[in-house]
Amino acid sequence: MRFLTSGRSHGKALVGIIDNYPSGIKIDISIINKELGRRQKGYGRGGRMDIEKDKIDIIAGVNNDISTGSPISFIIENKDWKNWKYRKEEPILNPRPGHADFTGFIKYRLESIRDVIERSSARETAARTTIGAFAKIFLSALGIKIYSYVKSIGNIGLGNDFKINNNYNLVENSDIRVPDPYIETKIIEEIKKAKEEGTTLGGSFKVIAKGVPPGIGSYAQWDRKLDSKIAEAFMSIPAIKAVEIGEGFNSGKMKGAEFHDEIFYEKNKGFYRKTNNAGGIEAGMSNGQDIIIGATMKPIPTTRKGLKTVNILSKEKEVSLKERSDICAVPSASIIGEAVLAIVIANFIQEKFGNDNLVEIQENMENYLKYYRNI
Ligand code: EPS
Repeated sequence: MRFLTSGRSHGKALVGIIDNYPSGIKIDISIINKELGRRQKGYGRGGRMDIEKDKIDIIAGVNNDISTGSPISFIIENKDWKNWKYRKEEPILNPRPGHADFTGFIKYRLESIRDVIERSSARETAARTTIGAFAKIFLSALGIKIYSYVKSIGNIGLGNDFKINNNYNLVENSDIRVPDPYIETKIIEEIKKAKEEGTTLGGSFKVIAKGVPPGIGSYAQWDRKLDSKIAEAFMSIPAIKAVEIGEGFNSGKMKGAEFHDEIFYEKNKGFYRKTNNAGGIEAGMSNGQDIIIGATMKPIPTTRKGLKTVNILSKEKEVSLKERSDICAVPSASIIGEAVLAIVIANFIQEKFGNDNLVEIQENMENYLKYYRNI
């Protein structure tokens, strides 16, 4: 499945098109809207979240709640549009360090940074979360589920030896998606302090895919590796500055015998590993273990205090643009991470088991798993 999105943060709506989505999948709109609601949540989110109640309006590709195999198109209305459609403003020329402002203005030879802000805004991720929701519905029909949790915000976080142990209910019950009430309280204090100081916070999160069969992706060609496409997808989320697979950055400090996940076999369990440092991916392929991705998000560039910048035309020293924004959007980024991981895995599932129809894909995958179980 391939997709495109379009839309301005304060324009009429966000638009998405999904091509090559399998037919025969029951599309429950409430599931998609629930994902959109999860993206909007999070202590530290800005005032925009009080205006929007993101909902999808499907234009084509789904008939009687079932996907048809034709391109799916949808819109997400921007409720804030009514406050912007008649708005007139002077050209904005004081770029925010860290956002698209400065370079976007130059690249597209614009009159005002406004046209950069409107598309580079993290608002676009509402469309990507919608596409990820379609991918999750498809994967769920194959027994594949995606989870996430926030690992740290600012300098406070879960220990490196933290294990989620499937306690995802703790994540969903947390205002900042941190599965530890004590750490959650400390982080919320940190976000309050950042708000008082007029600054912003980044952080890190984990995304986990469970139930992925071994052998999606390939070692045979550079651009068919599962982990390289996952890294690309995570880096496409606004403000993400680092992605790791499994033990990622820690792996450089570990010895071979410590890092690699040794292989075992028991008749009633089949092949298994006692560790998962590889994060479920070896040599560009899923190995049947949980796929575990870590990502780090930089602090949001729009700060209330503003940052040192220069007026692009007058060259005068100025303070950067101060617009309504979030203090911290790491919890939201973890939801977007779930969406982009689902899209990548859905693509590799289609590559291996077929593109066209859910039943056909289910049959092909079951046939493959039967072979794997009876090697
Ligand atoms: C966001 C919508 C935006 C921002 C924020 C996230 O809405 P507005 O600009 O009207 O406040 O709040 O965008 C950013 C943090 C950013 O840096 O672009 C959203 O819907 O997620």
